[in-house]
Amino acid sequence: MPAKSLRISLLVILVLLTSAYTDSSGVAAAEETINFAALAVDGPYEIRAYSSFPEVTEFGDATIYYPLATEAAIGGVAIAPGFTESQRHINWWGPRLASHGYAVLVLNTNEVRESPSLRGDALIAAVRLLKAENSRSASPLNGRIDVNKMAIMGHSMGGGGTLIAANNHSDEIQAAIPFTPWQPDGVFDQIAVPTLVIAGSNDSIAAVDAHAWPHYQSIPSSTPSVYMEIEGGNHFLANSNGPDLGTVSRYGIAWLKLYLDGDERYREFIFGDSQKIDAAKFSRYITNP
Ligand code: 9J3
Repeated sequence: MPAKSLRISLLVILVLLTSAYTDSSGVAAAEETINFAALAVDGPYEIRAYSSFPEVTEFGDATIYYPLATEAAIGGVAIAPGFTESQRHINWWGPRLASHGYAVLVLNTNEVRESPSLRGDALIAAVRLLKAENSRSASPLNGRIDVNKMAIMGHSMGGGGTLIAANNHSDEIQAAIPFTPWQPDGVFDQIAVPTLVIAGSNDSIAAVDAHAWPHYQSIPSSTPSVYMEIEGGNHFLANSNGPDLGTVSRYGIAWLKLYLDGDERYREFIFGDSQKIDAAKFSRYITNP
């Protein structure tokens, strides 16, 4: 083949390859590497955020983080802060999860001292808002959300709210991740969605023996669940500026990949041998099944 035709052929192939990974926004969609360590840092997707959407009565200001371009519709995650906290205390999760392919709503509660129960109401309202963004024509997420892939998360009283909302609304969500949850006498025996409880053995505000551990034990055995207790971890281990967010991130994202997206390649990171590399970090790592 003459050099010129070869160059043209290569150019055509290059254009075809590039177009295969470009969506309607004209931005190349990235690809996730299936690798546990890759979940400790930001993922392949370029992200954006916005905070202007129809208001709801159940929470105050909020920010939605999302990946700019993805090949398929994406899951949604709503996240609530704890007592006296606001978005900034937990918003590291927003860009992190969005960069791995999720639409993430981080909210301010109406009142910083409101109960876990009201935080649960806020989370369910946020899930409904994310689903509605899929059909709001002016939304950057119009047509981009898979409304059957929704998760809720929260810190402390927001973690209590996560458990309460999962207990009462398992029909509206697919996964729950409370971190260092706080709810005295919390019994969550109606939770039917896979739940990852993230706890710290040195939590002096929501001591695990009175909070995260009995919460976990109350979840029905028919529901997939994991209790992950970080040795020496305190009440703020999964908040912005936590000491080992890479570890928290790996398990949180693997949970979403497995139970929101149904991507079985991530099961190994939660339930298989890969998980054993972290044995020294955990005072307890209990799985069901
Ligand atoms: O959300 C939380 O950090 C709960 C902290 C707490 O002990 O509240 C007591 C009223």
